[in-house]
Amino acid sequence: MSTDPNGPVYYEGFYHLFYQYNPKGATWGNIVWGHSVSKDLVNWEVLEPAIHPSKWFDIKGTWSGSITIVPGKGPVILYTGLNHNGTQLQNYALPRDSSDPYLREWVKPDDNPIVIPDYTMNGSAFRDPTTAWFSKDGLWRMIVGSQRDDVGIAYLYRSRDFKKWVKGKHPIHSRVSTGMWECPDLFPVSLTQGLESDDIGSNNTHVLKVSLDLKRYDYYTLGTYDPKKERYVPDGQSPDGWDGLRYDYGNFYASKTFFDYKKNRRILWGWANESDTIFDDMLKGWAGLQAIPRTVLLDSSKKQLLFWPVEEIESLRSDSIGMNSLEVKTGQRFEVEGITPAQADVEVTFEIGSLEKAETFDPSFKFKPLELCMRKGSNVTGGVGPFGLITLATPDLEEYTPVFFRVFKDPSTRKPKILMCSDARASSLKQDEGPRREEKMYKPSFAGFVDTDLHKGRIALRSLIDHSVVESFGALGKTVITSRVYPVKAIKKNAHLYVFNNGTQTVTVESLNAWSMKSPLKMH
Ligand code: DQQ
Repeated sequence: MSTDPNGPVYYEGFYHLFYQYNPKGATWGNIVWGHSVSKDLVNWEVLEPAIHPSKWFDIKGTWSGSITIVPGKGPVILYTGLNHNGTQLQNYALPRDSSDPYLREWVKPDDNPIVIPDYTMNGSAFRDPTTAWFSKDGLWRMIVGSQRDDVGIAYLYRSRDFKKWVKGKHPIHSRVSTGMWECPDLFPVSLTQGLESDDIGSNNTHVLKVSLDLKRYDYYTLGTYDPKKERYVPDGQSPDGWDGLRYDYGNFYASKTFFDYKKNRRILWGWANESDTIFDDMLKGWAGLQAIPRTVLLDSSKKQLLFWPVEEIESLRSDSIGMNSLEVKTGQRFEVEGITPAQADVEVTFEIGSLEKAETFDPSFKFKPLELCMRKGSNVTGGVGPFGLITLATPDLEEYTPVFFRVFKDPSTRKPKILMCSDARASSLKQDEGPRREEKMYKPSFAGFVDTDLHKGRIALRSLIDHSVVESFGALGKTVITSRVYPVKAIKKNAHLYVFNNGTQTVTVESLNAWSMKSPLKMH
């Protein structure tokens, strides 16, 4: 099994991705740092694990962490080690030979650990160090996720030599009622390009992301970082807590970004867990995948981020088809033919016309997109929408995973309120309803609102479909939803792809482009 992405970095011509990995099976346990390298983020070569439990300071686990390129030292891994009684310690590891672009071998110096929890802290909830950043005052800083009672905490540490680390006077940020903050990530963003971690503390907007353990989703705020006070302050435009903005409103957790020096962009990696039974995971022999890497920019509204699959993924596009100006009336469904629907990239732009028929938005659903999607599924007729794509479907819709929009009129703002859903409830006919939770397949509906004013009455949707995973990007990356699905009939050549509209208002497919996607090369 592989889970959290760890230490992504671009170094000497290679992208490196490490990940929490169990070499012994398809369940969580025996965690080492798996290691893969790539020149193009598409074709990957699997190397030997980089680190595994071996010393007193990590004998019970080599958990998540990051890489920082430190002048004079090269790439340095910061990771969480668990000692014999499970106390979480922060350690470092160095490449044995930093001139080897593969960074195959790593050593853990004997002066580890570099940070231990003090008596005020919870030593069993203290983990996942970030990439460190270098500030004008000549100090390195990093943050580590934690929890005290129900307060989620990001502790700040600083160091002059990258060895001796001192805790800041107060956490960089904390928040009641959020529980453990796993895998924190702090970085600056701009409208046009990625920014380096060493720009933390500049006048740019900053992002603080935390992975909330209780519900297992990644949420973020935009804000400022004051380098003198060593504090991150959210800008208050979105909730700082459970109702906050999410990187992805579906199955996507423990994510991490890095700055790509090759193309001056910030790239996001995240883990999409399996949703079928542990028994099936063991049968297929693997579990957990890394979602397609996504670039991260600040949205022009400056109220949220914008995510898009890295351009390199387009190198897998092969046969394609295109359609223009196709009217889709109430209850109509059109098949997208001529490509391989089980492994495809689809981009579609809908023109929705007037909002006259749009349903009125009930404000009690303001923070409840999921409840709304569950009630108003793809078959519940609306005014404007539901319309969108039906992925991984059988022609009779015995199995199908629809990804769609429903447009409401919001009486309080007089603007459209757009709901996006990716609904796995009818994705599989597999009978697996055993008495225990792990014997049941998880077939959730996922949902998020899309904050757009429907520029010129249009809204775009892109879905990357790859057998058991559908990653969908609404309104050019404002809202993203990843679903894991396990059809038994709508597979390989028997999978179909459709465009549909179940709203009373006709919508027009202004353009649709779809591609069969090749498989990347497997290199071992
Ligand atoms: N997974 C790691 C932890 C991290 C959690 C352990 C998040 O370091 O907090 O495998 O999925």
